[in-house]
Amino acid sequence: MNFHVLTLFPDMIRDGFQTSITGRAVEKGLLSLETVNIRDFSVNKHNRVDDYPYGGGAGMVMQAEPVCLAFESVAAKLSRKPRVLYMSPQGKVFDQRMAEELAQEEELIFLCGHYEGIDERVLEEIVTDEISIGDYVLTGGELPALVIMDAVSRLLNGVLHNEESAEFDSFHDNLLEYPQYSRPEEWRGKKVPPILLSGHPANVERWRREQSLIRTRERRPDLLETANLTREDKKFLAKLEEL
Ligand code: 9D3
Repeated sequence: MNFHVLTLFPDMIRDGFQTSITGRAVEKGLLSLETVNIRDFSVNKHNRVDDYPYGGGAGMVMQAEPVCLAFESVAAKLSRKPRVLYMSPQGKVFDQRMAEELAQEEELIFLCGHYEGIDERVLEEIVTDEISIGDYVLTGGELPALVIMDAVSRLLNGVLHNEESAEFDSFHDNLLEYPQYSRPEEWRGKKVPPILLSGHPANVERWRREQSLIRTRERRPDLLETANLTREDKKFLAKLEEL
């Protein structure tokens, strides 16, 4: 998978990506990252890439031409027309399904905005997907692009150590994860739940599933609507409702 990021803050993208697991995936040749500084395509003597909004109003708007030239500098090197993901508070809210779908692509171009946004005309020409990462206000699209690249990267073969860990993610059946414990057996007076020390794998598995169900019901009841529940799960949840 090759990521290309059009941005005014390429350092932020590189610094965020080249640390940790995604950085290791680049070294292993599983991933590549190209950042394109939109400012390098300024059509203005002072290297500006923004201007006042027509019709008035606060703030500045990123101009169409530098964004388009930055895009074309990437697209010219590619044989097929790639998806162009515009990071925007007005976009569709990102989720695990979208991560899985994007992980099928060979090339992805991210467009990160700043100021009050980007001239609509260039968006109409180049953007294929408009994506938000949630309902809160950030200063730009760089962190959202990093979030999406991270979520997509870990789905690619070989990026995670344990190939199974992505596949058996509990998010897969839309439940929250059960609590984890490690040594020591007693820490500051708090004991590990005895069932985990019992040596009965089937009992451990059932207890973990129940913990997942309890947590999801308490913290994210919305997930239960679409969760993949067995007959046993439903019986357990019904019993909880009686208490
Ligand atoms: C004046 C109205 N604001 C819209 C709510 C303007 C505005 C605020 C923040 C325009 C851009 C931004 C910067 N945010 C992003 O570029 C962004 C974002 C976000 O703020 N939240 C969640 N997902 C995303 S994706 C891109």
